[in-house]
Amino acid sequence: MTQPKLVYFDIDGARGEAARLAMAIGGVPFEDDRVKFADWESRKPGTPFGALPVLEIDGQAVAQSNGINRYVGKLAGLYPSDAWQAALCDEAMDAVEEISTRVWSTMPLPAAEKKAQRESLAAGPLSHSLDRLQRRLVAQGGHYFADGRLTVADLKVFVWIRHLRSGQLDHIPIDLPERVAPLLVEHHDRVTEHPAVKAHYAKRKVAI
Ligand SMILES: N[C@@H](CCC(=O)N[C@@H](CS)C(=O)NCC(=O)O)C(=O)O
Repeated sequence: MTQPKLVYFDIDGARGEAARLAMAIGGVPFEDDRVKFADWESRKPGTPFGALPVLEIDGQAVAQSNGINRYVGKLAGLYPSDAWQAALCDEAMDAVEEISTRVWSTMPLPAAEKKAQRESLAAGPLSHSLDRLQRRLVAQGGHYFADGRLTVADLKVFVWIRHLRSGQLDHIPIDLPERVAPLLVEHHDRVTEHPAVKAHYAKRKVAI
């Protein structure tokens, strides 16, 4: 097998970040192909679904972030081998994908409509999703989402909570996770403290 290449935008977050983190934590050498937004139009037609992330190995490409997370999670030792634990891991990743897609779909909206939709999401579906994710974490013992240890599910949730608290999403209160799901913030801080996560962001010169 050739070294995997992860193709994603040149940002340290969003849909490609959990896979990057998983490979960094698991010591899986990979090419980190960071696409500049200016280059995207020319590269888009060459991707399986006209979107990123894409993982390339041995001249083949695969898309869809959670599928990529599962694959690299297996390479990195961060995906459960037990089928039930794997389902719990997938559940958390899909829950994040579902709500983040709703939030990100507001990006191209005109200002007033974006404000209205984001406020409505924050008060309703986003709060609900955070609350339910927190309950699922608690149901697994409160520390990790599956397998009693760090998996790609924890990385996906970590990236999402970091984004929500970053202030990059206008009209989504940055203290929403603290207010609605404080245990997800504790979980975020737990992942932040992982030595390989710290080392990754120190190398990237990105504050976490
Ligand atoms: N369901 C896909 C969604 C992929 C997606 O929408 N990616 C965004 C970036 S996070 C993208 O490529 N946007 C640029 C475009 O659609 O042209 C996944 O989970 O990977």
